[in-house]
Amino acid sequence: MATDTIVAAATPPGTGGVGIVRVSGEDVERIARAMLGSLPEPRTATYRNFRNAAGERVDAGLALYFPAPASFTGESVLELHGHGGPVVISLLVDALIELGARQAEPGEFSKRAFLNDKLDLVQAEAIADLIGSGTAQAARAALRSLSGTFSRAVDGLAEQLVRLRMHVEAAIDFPEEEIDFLSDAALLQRIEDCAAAFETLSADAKQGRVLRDGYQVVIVGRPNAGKSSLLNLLSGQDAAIVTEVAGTTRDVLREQIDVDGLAVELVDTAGLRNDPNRIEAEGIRRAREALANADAALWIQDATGTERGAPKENLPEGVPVTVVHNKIDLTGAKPGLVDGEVYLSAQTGEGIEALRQRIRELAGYDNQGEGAFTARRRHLRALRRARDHFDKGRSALEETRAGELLAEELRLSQHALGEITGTFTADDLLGKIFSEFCIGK
Ligand SMILES: Nc1nc2c(ncn2[C@@H]2O[C@H](COP(=O)(O)OP(=O)(O)OP(=O)(O)O)[C@@H](O)[C@H]2O)c(=O)[nH]1
Ligand SMILES: [Mg+2]
Repeated sequence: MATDTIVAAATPPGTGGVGIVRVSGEDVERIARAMLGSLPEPRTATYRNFRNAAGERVDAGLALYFPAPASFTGESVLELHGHGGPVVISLLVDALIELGARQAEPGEFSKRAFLNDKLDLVQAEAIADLIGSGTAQAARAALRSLSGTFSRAVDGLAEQLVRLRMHVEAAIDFPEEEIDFLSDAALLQRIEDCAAAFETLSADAKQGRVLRDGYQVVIVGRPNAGKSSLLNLLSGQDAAIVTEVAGTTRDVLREQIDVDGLAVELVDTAGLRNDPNRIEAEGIRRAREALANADAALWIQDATGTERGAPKENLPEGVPVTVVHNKIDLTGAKPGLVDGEVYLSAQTGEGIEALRQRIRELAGYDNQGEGAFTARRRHLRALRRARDHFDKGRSALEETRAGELLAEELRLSQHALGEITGTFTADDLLGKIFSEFCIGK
């Protein structure tokens, strides 16, 4: 593939001990000779002067030359390790542009690595996720995605689908024999195995998405139920104002907490009531908006039953709601988790571990998950589509007792899986994915 030569700073803007500039493309050899006087030994750190087109010294430092195809991008790559100041680095980039390179677009190095089969799409995305990870667990999981754990699971399932489809197609190809697919035990077993593999992969990917993006939990309830007290308790700081006046909170308040490695964003909201004043009404509107985007909601209820307001039934559909009975220090109820409902006191802290456990459950988060990898919404959507095709094919088989429809749905399912790793991916999707990377990646 003929490509032009791109250049970008690989280290972040600002000052540091070392600043790295990376060049990749067909012209790297010529540019390296011009800037360094001669081509350095491959993969050997060599101290050189870095000169611009006019022969003036711009900086001096280590040059590293990786001839194609043994490089990150699969093209010839030159890395220049100079001094880490924004002006020096931009002079160096300018000099390389003068010599024939062009400024790289965001994610362009990774995109070339993908196009040259150095990485699949999941791995390329994992680089961005590793760089952006917010907890140590997320970083470890991203590294696993980068090493191919997620890709291998996807490829493994795709292969199972192919074998199942071959089995079906081989049977279809002998029409003289009247075959009843539903009495083919080996075929039914393959279908079961695929269904189980979908189940496992979906659960792992869902956890991977939560590891990457965090989990958003909105606290709702009537005024004075103790929502803000709970936010303060969980976040370990006096973030929200707490008073005995009903209607204290009007704005939406967000706090990041770490639940055993799971990054949770807690959202405190205005108490829901039916006859609010104008400020509260706006607060309630914002509370509902926050709910609509949340992964889960906690409905805080005053266990003493004294708070007045809107009923829980008014909550929007689609967000799982956990009832939390607060103020058990006043009622004497036992702290803990009973039938999916939590009993606690936001004042004394009793029962808080039960709530943390409930949040982990809701998120499908398992801290023991040694094989955990990161995943994105995009992956979950593709997996969902693959699963839908598979299910559709399976019911078609049950209804028609013939294999044609199943074979076609299996093909579509496999195609959807291929979008995850990039085996089948439209150019505009690629453009979108890589444009979200930072420049120099
Ligand atoms: N005894 C007891 N009092 C509590 C508990 N949790 C909250 N309170 C009290 O209940 C009152 C209301 O608490 P907040 O945390 O402000 O309640 P809220 O749900 O945020 O109220 P609004 O923002 O007005 O909707 C305060 O006086 C708290 O001290 C608890 O577990 N036990
Ligand atoms: Mg409040």
